[in-house]
Amino acid sequence: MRSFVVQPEVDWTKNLALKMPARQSTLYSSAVPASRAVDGNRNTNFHKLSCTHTQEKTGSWWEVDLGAVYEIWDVVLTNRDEAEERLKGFVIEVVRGGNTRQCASVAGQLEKGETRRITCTVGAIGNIVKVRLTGKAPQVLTLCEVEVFGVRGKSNLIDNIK
Ligand SMILES: [Ca+2]
Repeated sequence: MRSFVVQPEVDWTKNLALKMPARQSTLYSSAVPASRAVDGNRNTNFHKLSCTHTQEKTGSWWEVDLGAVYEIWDVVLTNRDEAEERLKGFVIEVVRGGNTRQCASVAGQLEKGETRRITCTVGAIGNIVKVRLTGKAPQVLTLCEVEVFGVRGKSNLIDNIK
């Protein structure tokens, strides 16, 4: 149940992450920037230059700064069509000023080339949306696209968050 006094209108056509500044835990190559996951292209073929790729490290992560604080409602992830098992066991976190809230936790993996809409728990409020692998083994994080939907900080809920 959401505790808004007035149900806010989420603009489901506005991807808040599109073309916003992105970064990730490690760079596989300077030719493979984190911005590939916010280029507006869900193409799942790594060789089409629209998917990210970290080095193979434990706790690999990727994040985008939305430029303003939002309550995040949905995050839509698109997985690669090869090595798809890499996007397995992860959390989506929403960060504001060092305060991290969990949007969702996914234990399993996304399928080959899958685009999945993941709904956040209530109160996932912040300007940074982060995808972080939680497995203990070193792993590459690859994301072909990350789309973020939510509502700007106008609701009573957001105003009242300490
Ligand atoms: Ca992309």
